[in-house]
Amino acid sequence: MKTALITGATSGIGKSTAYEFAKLGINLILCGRRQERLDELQNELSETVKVYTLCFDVRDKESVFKSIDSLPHEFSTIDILVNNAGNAHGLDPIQTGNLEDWDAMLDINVKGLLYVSKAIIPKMISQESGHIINIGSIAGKEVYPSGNVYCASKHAVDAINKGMQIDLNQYGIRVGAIHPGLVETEFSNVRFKGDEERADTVYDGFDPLRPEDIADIIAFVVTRPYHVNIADLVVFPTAQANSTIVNKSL
Ligand code: NDP
Ligand code: 8X3
Repeated sequence: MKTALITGATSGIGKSTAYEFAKLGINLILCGRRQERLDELQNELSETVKVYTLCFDVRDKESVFKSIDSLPHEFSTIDILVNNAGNAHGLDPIQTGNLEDWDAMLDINVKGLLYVSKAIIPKMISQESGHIINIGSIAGKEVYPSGNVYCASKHAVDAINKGMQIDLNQYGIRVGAIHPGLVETEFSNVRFKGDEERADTVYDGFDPLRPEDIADIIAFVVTRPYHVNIADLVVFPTAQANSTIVNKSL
């Protein structure tokens, strides 16, 4: 039976992935900063698989390493790492961008992903197996107006994904990225700092992806035979052509 560690499991794509993995009988290490949500998930999913929760902020490197080092023996072999925790903070032109937003995006989406990976990759190397799935974004493939630093953070994830593929190739560790377009989650609530009306307008007039759609793809990726590695995948809702073209007449 495999074990997966999912960051950002308290909401959206990460939470849906926890449900999909439970259906596959994959034991879960669920991470996030909201303990009560982790507890709810643990209560529910423990009926199906073994679940352990870790409450830490990916920005806090000491806490990342301490938490992962504290895993009990039965959760210490991590077969699958889903690097999902992340968000956009703000949507402002570069000239008026907020420094705290920039720090948050680079610290969480880039450095946080690196810290968690660094805490787990040596274990995967010594156990001679592992599968890492990095959640990028279409913002890691294109740059859109006022996307500047969020796009930079996701371009970094794209580069880190490729770097991991090269460096971990010799160990037989599978590495791949999934780059979604517009998925309706708490993402826009976070980006617009709780302005729900503004957040809702992002998904008005078309049928966006649901977090379950991405979780379903992640489940597909982890159930391929060992010789198959899905290395890089862009996923849009049908209404979306790129970061800026969304057909609202479908
Ligand atoms: P949500 O806001 O619904 O979920 C984000 C998750 O990240 C939450 O579980 C949150 O948990 C966790 N998280 C955020 N900051 C931190 C932190 N500092 N430390 C630990 N955990 C943190 O958004 P999504 O599900 O949409 O986002 C998941 C990933 O998908 C992100 O990387 C995002 O960039 C990417 N993505 C999203 C798209 C979309 O349109 N929604 C499209 C393309 C990519 P908690 O607050 O409990 O810590
Ligand atoms: C989230 C999708 O288009 O808001 O990464 O950047 S987008």
